[in-house]
Amino acid sequence: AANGAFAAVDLGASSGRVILGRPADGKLALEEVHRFENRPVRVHGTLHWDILALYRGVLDGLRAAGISAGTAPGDLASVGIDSWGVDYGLLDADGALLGNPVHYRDARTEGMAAEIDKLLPARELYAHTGLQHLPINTLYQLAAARGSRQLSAAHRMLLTPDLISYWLTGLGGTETTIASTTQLIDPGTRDWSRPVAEAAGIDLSLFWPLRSPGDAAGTLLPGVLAETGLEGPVPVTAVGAHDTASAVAGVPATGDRFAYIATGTWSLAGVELSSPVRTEESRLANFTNELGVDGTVRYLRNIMGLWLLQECLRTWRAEGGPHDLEALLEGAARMPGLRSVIDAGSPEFLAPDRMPERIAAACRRTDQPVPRDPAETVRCVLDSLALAHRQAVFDARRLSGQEVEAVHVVGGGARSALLCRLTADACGLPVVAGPVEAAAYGNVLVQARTAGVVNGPLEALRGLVRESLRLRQYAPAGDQAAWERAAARVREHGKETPCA
Ligand code: LFR
Repeated sequence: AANGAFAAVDLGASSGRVILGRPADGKLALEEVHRFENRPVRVHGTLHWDILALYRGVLDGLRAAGISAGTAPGDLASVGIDSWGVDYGLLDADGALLGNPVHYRDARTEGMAAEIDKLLPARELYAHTGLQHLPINTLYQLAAARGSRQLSAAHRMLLTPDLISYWLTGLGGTETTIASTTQLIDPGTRDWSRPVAEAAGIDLSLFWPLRSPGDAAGTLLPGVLAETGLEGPVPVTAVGAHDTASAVAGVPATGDRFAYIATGTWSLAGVELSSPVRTEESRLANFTNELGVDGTVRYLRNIMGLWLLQECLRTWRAEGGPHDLEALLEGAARMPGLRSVIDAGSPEFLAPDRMPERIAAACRRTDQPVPRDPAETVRCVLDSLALAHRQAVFDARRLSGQEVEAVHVVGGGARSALLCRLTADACGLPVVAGPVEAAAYGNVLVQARTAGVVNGPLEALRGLVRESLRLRQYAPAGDQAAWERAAARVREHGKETPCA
């Protein structure tokens, strides 16, 4: 069946899913066939990803995909894998995994930026890589792992989606969009930055050669076919292996005058460009130049995103407090806005645990009313996210010169009418919300184009997304001056924020 279904494996920080996409009649129908939790595990103080549980979820998902698509040869036309960025697994010379991948929220990267700065000043690092300073970046993780026996014993290094791909196919490769999250890629040449690797003492031969979205990445191994009940050959296609790259490819925009906010555990807010912006101003504004599909650059800022809410809920649940996010959001929607705002871009919120307390402390420190209950905390978080979205969209526009007429909110946050409405109000721009599964759209469309089932440039692929679902629109309302004042409050206190 030449027009078979395509499986998108999309691994997020809080859950993984396998989604089947069937392109037909200028549309793309998606079906979620499997979803599984992603629960990090702390062992002897180090926070890890449970990578084999995730791989188990992928295998279960591929089996479910086969049941839905058909298990005959060609029914499942191809598989594409995307995941969160920056993390990796190490292989020994026999191809076995060395240790369990470490979670980017683990504290091991503390102080590593200062270490790297001694080897290569931040200014130069930015001139080479265009990546914002985030403690989670692979570069800092490798600095933390430096001198460890594990790293010394490593023969290969695979970023998360490439590791899954390696287990499925037996073949290694390094997809460029995920590689661009390492802080070892030059977004101008779209190749490794040798000066950075040399200065930081990183051996680039640990990586398999780069490949681009759309490239062939092998076929499922016989053992994988046996375990998933699929009939071979089933090709694996490289997609935008960074989930945010796939999500941005799946933004249903027309033309190029748009900003996007990919919302999930993080909010990634910015614009799409054809070449990187690596000015000093851009560095100080903490903007990143990650690589997108079809030669694009994702010029964006990382904002803490729904993580703030997820962590609050985890704490409240553990204490026997409120469980129901929907109810909390309803309560928050009825409250007066902008009472207290925190800096949702600040790394002080990066680590897990005790989030309500940390939010309260931030409000207290900045002389704002401390949220008195969960609903007030939720309101504070949503106002703060909307405010951070506004700052990122405005800064992206100013620093890149890219015009912006609408803001596309995709990913999990597109479900929240309150977040979308506040974002529209804060930006003073129309918000177009959806799809929630933008990464799966982007993932499937790149595969389908490689298979020759859909055609055209990114803009045509986006047209297909637009045709495939009903998008919600939010017109901006309210008082821009109030958001400006709130922004000034956060800016004023920014200087006092710990580790900002
Ligand atoms: C979103 C995301 C972000 C990246 C963060 C950590 O899922 O991939 O783009 O900065 O996770 O990897």
